[in-house]
Amino acid sequence: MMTSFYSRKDPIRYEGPSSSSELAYRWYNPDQNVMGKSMRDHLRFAVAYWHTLCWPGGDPFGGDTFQRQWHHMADEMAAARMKADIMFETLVMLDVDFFCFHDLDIAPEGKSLKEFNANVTEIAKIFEKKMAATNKKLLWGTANMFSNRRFMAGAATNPDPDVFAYCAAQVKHCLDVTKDLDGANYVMWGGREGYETLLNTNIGHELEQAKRFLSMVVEYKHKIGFKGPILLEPKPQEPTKHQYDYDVATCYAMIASLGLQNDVKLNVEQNHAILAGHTFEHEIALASALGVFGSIDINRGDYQSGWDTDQFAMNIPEMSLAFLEILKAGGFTTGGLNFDAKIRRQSIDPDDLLHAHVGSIDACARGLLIAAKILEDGKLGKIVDDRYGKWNEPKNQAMLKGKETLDSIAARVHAEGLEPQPKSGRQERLENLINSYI
Ligand code: XUL
Ligand code: CO
Repeated sequence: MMTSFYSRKDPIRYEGPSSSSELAYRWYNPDQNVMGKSMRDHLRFAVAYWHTLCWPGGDPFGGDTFQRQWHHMADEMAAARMKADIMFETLVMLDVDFFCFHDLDIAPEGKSLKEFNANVTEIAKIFEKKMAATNKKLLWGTANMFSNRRFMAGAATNPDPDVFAYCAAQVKHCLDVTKDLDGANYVMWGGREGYETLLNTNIGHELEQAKRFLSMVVEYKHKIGFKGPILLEPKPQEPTKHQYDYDVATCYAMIASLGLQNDVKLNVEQNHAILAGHTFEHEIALASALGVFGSIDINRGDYQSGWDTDQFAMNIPEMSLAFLEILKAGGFTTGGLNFDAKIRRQSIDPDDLLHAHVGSIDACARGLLIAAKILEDGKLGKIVDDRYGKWNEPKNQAMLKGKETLDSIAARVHAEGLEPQPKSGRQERLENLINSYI
């Protein structure tokens, strides 16, 4: 394994909370057992190709601050091979098992879709060898159908059926490659699946296109025997003014309308939840309650800016509440924690990438440990169970299970002279309880 990009040669290891090293795990101890599972298996971290290797540090007012060598090479395939080397160096350095990519992250577009497909395949072959040599895995692949100007009016929801057809061809190839690499999931984030102005938009038509596209992806997944779920990634806006995959509830409506709950799950992202006006834990809990919790894009939004700032998640109390919902959801099966996060544009040193990942990995580990403590202690769970306890009584189960009707219940209410007795929701006591674990 070539090691050249970062200043250190040795992989970062667990050294415990008292370590004096800046690049050591203090809390993420991969082999430590937490509620019957190793931390490594709980967390299933993935490095994101796009933010880690493709983003040059630009913002709307200025360009490349990072000056990475591969952004300035004339031979685009040589640059792609260099990025592949550095991705695997990064995974080994961080002791992270998974990575995620868009087709366009890993290989240049070339002059035609045919050339693009061939470039993607060529880099995927390199991945295959590197994955075998380093024991690294693909958490998910996805197609970038938002950067090229052909997608400016939408990908599968474009008014032009030629774009819809082009997207079908692009996803087919990306799904083939993801399957060849044994990807655990396939993601669809609809960056351009929305509209800028209703004045030129037929929402009903575009939703029909989106549904047909999703159905075809699921049909094709079965045809080639791709085992993992298709994951939709909710986001309310940015880049489009309004996106059809707005939040968990909106995505679920589309999935359920097609009856695809077994094949399509959700990739919930912290920053997208914030943009939708929800908390991260709300989106996880709702996805779980609806049976479509799949995976997480772990990052942090900015509570003031209203942009998808994709910062590395570092806030331990917030993380604890998110992990509480992840653990209550039963944890990950095919999913994991993809760092859909980028270092700030002034963090120009290669090692800044290591510090960002290490800090966020440790924050996740602490969130997991705190959430496990909350669950194992059982106090919070008992309070919630008690709150719903009366539903266990036979007469109340009968109402829930469809054995009563509106008029039969009304008759009982009048016969018993029923008068509900309000009880405290105890919010502040519960907040104090949570703080006692942090
Ligand atoms: C954009 C975003 C994407 C998806 C993959 O906000 O989150 O990077 O995760 O397309
Ligand atoms: Co994302």
